[in-house]
Amino acid sequence: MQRVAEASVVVEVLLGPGDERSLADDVLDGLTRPFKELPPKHFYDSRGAELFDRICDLPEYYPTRTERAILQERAAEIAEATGAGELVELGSGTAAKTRILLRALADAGTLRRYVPIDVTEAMVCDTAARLVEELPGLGVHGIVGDFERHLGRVPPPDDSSPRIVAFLGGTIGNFPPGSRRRFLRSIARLMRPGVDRLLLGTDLVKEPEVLERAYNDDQGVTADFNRNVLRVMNRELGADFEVDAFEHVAFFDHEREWIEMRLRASRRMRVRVEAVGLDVDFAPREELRTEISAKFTPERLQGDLAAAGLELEELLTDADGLFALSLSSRRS
Ligand code: AVJ
Repeated sequence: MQRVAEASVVVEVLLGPGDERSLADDVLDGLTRPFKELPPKHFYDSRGAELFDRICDLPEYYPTRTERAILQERAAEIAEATGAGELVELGSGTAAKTRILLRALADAGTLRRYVPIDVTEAMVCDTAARLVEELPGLGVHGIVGDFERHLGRVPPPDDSSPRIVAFLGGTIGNFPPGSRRRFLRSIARLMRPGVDRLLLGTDLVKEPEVLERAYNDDQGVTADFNRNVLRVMNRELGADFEVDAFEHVAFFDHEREWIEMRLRASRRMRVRVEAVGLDVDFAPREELRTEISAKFTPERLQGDLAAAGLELEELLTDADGLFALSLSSRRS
């Protein structure tokens, strides 16, 4: 009865050739500013995704393993508290952590459908295929898309059972404060007041040394990940960045409570970006900001959620207070 298994998977592809436009636009915009900047989403080509996986296994990088441990400990409780029939996940990747939650929802007998959204088609398809085998009766509606642009394409709930919208890993920290609240508001639109829940992963404010070590690992994997955006521009836009001529910089900004990653030009350089007809000049030691990763206090989290019409209901943290998973609902 293979056909039954196949019928339970639908994958919608919303990205196509020409979506490198967004990189071209971001380069034109970000590399002509007085303080150069690029959004972090362009790190993640296949090499970048692999480097990020290696980051997650580094001894210095605690967020991934801590979030997984919290999920392992509290998944049954989350399943119980939400009674969710559906899990929508933004940036699902390999769903390694989500699987823990899916299992708990399946064990509780409520799970029907998983809706993963990710930019990598192979990731969505492989994950869908594996999960329907692992969890009999599960339907998967995958979306190959960019969660910043395609949230409006998430299918509506297909019955009255509660939905969990999961945004894990602390990626919400990549948004600057204003867009963060706007993005949370667009997530809230996927939720029915009083019924559905947001499950959000956030890294917490802690001693700067611990934070800075997580982004300056001894093996230099994070440095390589950071420089990967230069390789992406070289390949996708015919740029001629000399990758090794840029130094990895990562520090905690106390005032803004975020980690900032930058690439520092080791000397004066002129870089050609052929596809957009741009020449970019770097002064010696000039820096290009490649990522911010906001760290949260419970107050900051609650404030951001409230600004988006969401109410914090539960804050689940590890014993060392390194990372938090929160459950919130939409205010009516
Ligand atoms: C995937 C965005 C959560 O900000 O910690 C890891 C990415 N950057 N090391 C983070 C990242 C450098 C990561 N997020």
